[in-house]
Amino acid sequence: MISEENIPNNVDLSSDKRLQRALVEWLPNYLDWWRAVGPDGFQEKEIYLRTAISVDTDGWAHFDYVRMPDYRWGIFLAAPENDRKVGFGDFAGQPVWNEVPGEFRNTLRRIIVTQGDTEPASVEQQRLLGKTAPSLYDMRNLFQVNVEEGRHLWAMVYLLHSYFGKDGREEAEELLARRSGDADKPRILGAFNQPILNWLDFFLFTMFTDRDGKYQLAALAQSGFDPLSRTCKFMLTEEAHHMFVGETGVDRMVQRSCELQKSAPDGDVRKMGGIDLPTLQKYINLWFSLSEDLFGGEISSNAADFFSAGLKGRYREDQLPEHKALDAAYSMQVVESGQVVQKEVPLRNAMNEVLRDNYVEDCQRAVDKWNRTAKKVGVEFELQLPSRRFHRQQGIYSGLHFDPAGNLLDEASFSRRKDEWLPSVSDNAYIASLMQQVTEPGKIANWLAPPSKGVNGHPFDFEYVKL
Ligand code: BYC
Ligand code: FE
Ligand code: FE
Repeated sequence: MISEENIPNNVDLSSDKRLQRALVEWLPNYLDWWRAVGPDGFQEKEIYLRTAISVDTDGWAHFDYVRMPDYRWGIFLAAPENDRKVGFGDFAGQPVWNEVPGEFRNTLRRIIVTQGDTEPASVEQQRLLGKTAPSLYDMRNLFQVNVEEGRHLWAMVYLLHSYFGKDGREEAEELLARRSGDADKPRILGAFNQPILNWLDFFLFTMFTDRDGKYQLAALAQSGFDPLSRTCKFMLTEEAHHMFVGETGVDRMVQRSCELQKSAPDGDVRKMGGIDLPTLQKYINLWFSLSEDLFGGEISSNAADFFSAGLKGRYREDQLPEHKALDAAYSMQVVESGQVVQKEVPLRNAMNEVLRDNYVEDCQRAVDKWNRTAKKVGVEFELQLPSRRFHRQQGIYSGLHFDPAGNLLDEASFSRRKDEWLPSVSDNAYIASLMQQVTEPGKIANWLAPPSKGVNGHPFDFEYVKL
């Protein structure tokens, strides 16, 4: 089972006996996990999937039909940089670590486990969606994302197995034991215990939550622990497609909603069997706020420690003018005595907020694009990102209540108006009523526009899944 042929890799697996032994134990458990809580109902179907086979910029992926349990999950690290130095924090300028530095062992393991935990969680969250896929193209994209999140789990398990000995192997087993949404053994981070009930959730999850993945991976790609840096760099190659699925998925919903609105005699999109933009806005509010929580608290000593130790940098740290972040402050809005006021925080303690800034800017770019799509079809409606204070469960705004514009509210007012801002029970029921599987190549559900092109040069009506 453990062979170069079954497990594509560039870590010299065939001569690494220790890694082989660890994988021999872990792999059957992984496959059991995949069959038990991976995509439900499609394990024996042939799906047109890409598989990572090298780290070359051109030709890193191979496309073919494959049954998901036979997918060749591999282990790839971006090529090492000669003489790479720690790029930031207290050890800036020293050679990078190729073994785990003893004093940061627990912190580093924690970061890797937290990253690793999100990957299988997302597969669990999405396991039922194949049954309501709006087209074969979308169904294939769902499964592509799922198998690659599986590979991202492998990437973190590789680090645990190779660099953390016995406790690393135990953590790798625990990654298969926790379950999204489980009361006793939940996944670690909030958004990964939220149900993904429908394709609207899925598109917004891949738009907003996978995009947190991009920024976290980019920050870890700066790490002074070189194996982590190189692993995350390669994961980012695959991540681009996940965010593409989300961003274009939302764009295609906007396109279709606007078309339906134009053709409805009274402009009522729901009567036409579509998703109206005010409802879409509520799902944006939900998944954007849940995903913002994934950056952690605005003021965080953990984040300061990660930065000082050289374990987790800023977005594109290597392109910043300065890498110590000492004697600098970050100004943010905090709530004091019932008022939102501006406050200065030492920059190292604000690293989560600094990364969130990059993230929010990227999200805003996508929202602007969706609004241009609506405008092109001739509909006047501006989708918006809610204030960062809205609906937060982590950090300085958690436990308080704000409207989407960021105004402080009392709890009663928030409860009274919540259904205006977040998907209500009846919104979810309406969206559920639209979720019907479409399996004929080239056909698509009424609520979604087709993509502008297919996968890997194939047309939209290609048979992406052989049912
Ligand atoms: N939910 O100092 P604080 C992806 C905890 S997504 C629950 O404010 P810190 C993917 C925190 O652990 C990318 N708990 O935050 C996407 C801490 O607990 P302890 C995943 C939370 O530590 C889609 C306490 O609150 N990668 O790849 O600076 C599909 C105070 O923490 C949450 C990573 O996250 C939360 N949202 O930052 C598939 C990178 N937020 O220590 C995959 C690795 C905070 O008091 N992780 N807490 O018990 C990290 O860098 C950091 O752990 C975090 C949190 C940024 C997540
Ligand atoms: Fe991932
Ligand atoms: Fe992803």
